[in-house]
Amino acid sequence: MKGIVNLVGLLGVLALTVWSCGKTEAATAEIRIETALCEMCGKTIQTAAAEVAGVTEASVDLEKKIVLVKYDGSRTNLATIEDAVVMAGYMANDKPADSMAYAARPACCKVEQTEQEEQPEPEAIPE
Ligand SMILES: [Cu+2]
Repeated sequence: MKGIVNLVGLLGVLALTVWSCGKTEAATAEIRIETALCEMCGKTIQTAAAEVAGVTEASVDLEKKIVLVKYDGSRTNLATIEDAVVMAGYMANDKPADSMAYAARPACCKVEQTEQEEQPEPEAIPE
């Protein structure tokens, strides 16, 4: 019983602490993730963004190739979240992916190189 009382007391203190220094600046941003290819890329980016202190929500839209982030502007900023995506091996807006992190990605998650190979073969020109 005493444990429960203590727990309630602790939660009360925590709530008060959060409330008293709870000056938050709710912010939302969309980060373009043009090099995201598959579901796994999406998960990686989502996790990387969500792990940034101050980020409250990160959701990836693979069709639009964006990650929507909600964060506390008093604790973090867009550049920091972009950097987290970059360090996960993906482009974030105009920032190129960290090359080491990119190299560590599975082959299926690297930007496809097939486009160059798909060029039509030049036809023989009749003389
Ligand atoms: Cu992938």
